Amino acid sequence: MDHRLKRWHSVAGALLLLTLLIVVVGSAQADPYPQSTLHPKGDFALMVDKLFRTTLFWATLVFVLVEGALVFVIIKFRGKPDDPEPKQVHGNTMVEVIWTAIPALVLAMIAVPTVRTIFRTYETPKGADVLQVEVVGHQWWWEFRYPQLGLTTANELHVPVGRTVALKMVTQDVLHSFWIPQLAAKRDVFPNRSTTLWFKAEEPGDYPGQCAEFCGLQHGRMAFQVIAQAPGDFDGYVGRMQATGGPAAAPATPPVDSAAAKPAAAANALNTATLAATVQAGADTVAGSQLFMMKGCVGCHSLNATKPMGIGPNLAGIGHRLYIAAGWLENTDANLAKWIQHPQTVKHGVLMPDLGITEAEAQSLVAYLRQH
Ligand code: HEC
Ligand SMILES: [Cu+2]
Repeated sequence: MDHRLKRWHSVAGALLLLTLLIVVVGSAQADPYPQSTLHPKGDFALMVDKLFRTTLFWATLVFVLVEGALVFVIIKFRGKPDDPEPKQVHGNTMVEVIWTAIPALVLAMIAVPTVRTIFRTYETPKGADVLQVEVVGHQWWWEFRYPQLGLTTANELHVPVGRTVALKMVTQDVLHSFWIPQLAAKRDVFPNRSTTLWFKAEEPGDYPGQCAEFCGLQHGRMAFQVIAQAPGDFDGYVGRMQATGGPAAAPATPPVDSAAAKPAAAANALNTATLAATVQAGADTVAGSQLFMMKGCVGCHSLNATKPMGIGPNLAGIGHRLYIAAGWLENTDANLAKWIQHPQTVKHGVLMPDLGITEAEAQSLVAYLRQH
C-alpha cells in the first residue's frame, strides 16, 4: 500500500476513536450534570434546544458533504510521480453560482427559525393564569417575590408545573445574570432597569440555577433552586408560607411549642428520658427565638414570608429548604450551625457578619429555625 495512504488511515482511525470517546464520555456523564442546557425540562428551554438541534443538523450535513467531497477529491486526484502538468483553468460561473446559492439557502433556513425564536423569548406572557414573580439579585443571593400571593422568599423558587411563570428582574447592587439551564435561557439583571424572562416547567423536579454574570468574590456561590411542583403541592407550599404571616410566627411572640407540650402531658415515669429530651428541644427553640432577637438576626432577616425585609434573605420556610447560603450548601443541622457561627469562613465576604455565636447558641438557633 502507498506509504501516504497508510499514514492517512492511521490519522482517520485516531480521529474516529476520539469521536467515539467523546460520545461515550458525554453520554455517561449526562446525569451528574443537571446544570446542563442539553436536558431541557421547560417549554422555553425546549424551544431553544430545538433551534440548537436544527442548526446542528444543517451544520453537520454541510460539514459531512463538504469534507467528504474534499477528502474524496484529495485521494482520487492526488498527484502520482509521472503525472503530466494538469490543465490550467480559471473560474467557473456555474460552480460559483451554485456555491453561493446553497450557503445562502442554508443560512436562510437557519435565520428564519432563529429570529422567530429570539422574538418569542422576549414576549411577555399575559393572562390571569400567569404566575408573576419578581426576582431581585443581591450580592450573593436571590430574592423571589410573588406579588399575586403576597409572599417573599429567597434562593428557592417554587413554581407549579404546567403554568407559565413570568419573571420581572432587577438587582439591588451590581450586574447579575439569572440562569436556569434546564428551564430557560440566561438573562442579565441590571440595577435601575428591569428585564423579563418566562418559562413553564413541564415536569416536577428540582432544577438548579446559577448567577451567570461575574458579580464579585462569591459569584460562584450565588446559586438557587427552582422547585417545580404538581399544582396541589404548590398550593400546599403557598398555604404554609402564608401561614408564617400569622400571629404565631411573628418574631415578637416566641411560639408555644405544642410539639413539646403534647408528649410532655402524656409522659409517665417510664419515659422520663424522652420527656427530658423533648423539654430540652422545647427549651432550645425558646432560647433560639430569644437569641434570634438578641443577636440581631431579626435586624436583617424576617421569618414572615408576607413581610419582606431588605438586607438578608427572608427565612420563612428555612427549615425545609434544600440548601442554605444561596443554593449550594446542603441544609443539614451541622451546616446550618456552622453557617450561623462562621458565615465569613463558609462564604467569605457575605453581608452576614460573624456575630460571636457559641456552639450551644448555634444549636438553639438551628432548633428554632428548623420550625420555620
Ligand atoms: C447584617 C445583616 C445580617 C445579620 C445580622 C444576620 N444575617 Fe443571616 N444573612 C445575611 C445575608 C446578607 C445573608 C445571605 C448571604 C449569602 O448567601 O450571600 C444571610 C444568610 C443567612 C442564612 C441562609 C439563608 C439562605 O436561604 O441561604 C441563614 C440561615 C441566616 N442568614 C441566619 C442568620 C442568623 C441565625 C443570624 C443571627 C445569629 C443572622 N443570620 C444574622 C445577613 C445577616
Ligand atoms: Cu454573579
